[in-house]
Amino acid sequence: HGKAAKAQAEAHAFLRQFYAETGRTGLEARLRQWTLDPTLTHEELTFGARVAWRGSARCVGRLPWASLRVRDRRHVTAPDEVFSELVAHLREAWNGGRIRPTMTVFGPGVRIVNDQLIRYAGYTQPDGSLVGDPQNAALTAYLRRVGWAGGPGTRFDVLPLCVTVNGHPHLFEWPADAVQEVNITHPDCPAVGELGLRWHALPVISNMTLDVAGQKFHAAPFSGWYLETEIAARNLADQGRYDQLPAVARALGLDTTRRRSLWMDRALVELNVATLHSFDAAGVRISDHHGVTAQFAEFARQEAQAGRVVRGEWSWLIPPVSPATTPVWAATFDPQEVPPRFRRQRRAWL
Ligand code: NRG
Repeated sequence: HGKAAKAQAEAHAFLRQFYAETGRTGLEARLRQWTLDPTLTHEELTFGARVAWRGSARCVGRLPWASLRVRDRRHVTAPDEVFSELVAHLREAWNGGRIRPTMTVFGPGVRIVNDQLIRYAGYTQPDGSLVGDPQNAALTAYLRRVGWAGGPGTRFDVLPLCVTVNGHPHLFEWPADAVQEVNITHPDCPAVGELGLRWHALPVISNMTLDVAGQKFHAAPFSGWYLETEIAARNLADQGRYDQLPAVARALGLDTTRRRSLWMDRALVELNVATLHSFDAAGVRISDHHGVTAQFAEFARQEAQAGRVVRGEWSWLIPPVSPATTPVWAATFDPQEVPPRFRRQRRAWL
């Protein structure tokens, strides 16, 4: 019963926090009722998810934490219904480009195999080379094993989604209009646009468990909007990902034979410029690293004012482009996360 006592203590701590922060009365009655029926209300679940975001040590985009929309679908556990709710999640979060932070919480037994709802295939070729996103090679191979015939074979084939219910896999292809993408062009160098780079508009994290009141929601995908460096300084730039800096440098006409021309750094900055330009031109919400770090400084100020400890992992909060020009550079934070919180899951497959 050590486990039950721990669960009870966590539930009570959460309910106390909810009643205290929201200024509600009736805590004692709620605690008694919880003993009979330990089910979170919509309001409690929503609050828990928002506070989990607020305390996510690795997220620099937390200022709008209180605006998270929570789609409470705890009654949904059938694979087809899970998928249609995920399609609805994509549409509601997309909101015509004015992206809204959104989470959908599913019932017990549901797991989403893909680590994000939208991912590009990484196809390992017979000669060992790779087409697409190398990060998703193992996921792509798994989806093939459970029955996916494979896509057209471009560098940007959107993978199908695999949902497991009580361990049984179910595959789904996204309807074309559910997945929004942006072609990357440069404001004054057309050759960058001719590289054919693109990225999807929504990052939807689907491999984290939401832990509220001692209860674990293993299928609780959430999405905000992108920060340009995620796409331009990592996904498209990392040597272990799309590795596009040499191609971008050539498109810009830089001297790639001399390290000290700083062609890599210049290509990196221009790819970030191109990504911001492209999302802006397409009317798709995206943050830039100067704006988001200024907002993070405001978030930290608000949290301190509310008497709360600001949780943060410095190495995740600084942007990978010009970090020392941002206010996060000189700041320090407590990296320890506390419940309610998100936790990274082990892979749902293998
Ligand atoms: N770097 C990852 C996404 C991680 C989460 N980023 C967000 N989350 N912006 C990538 O796909 O590049 N969010 O919920 O908005």
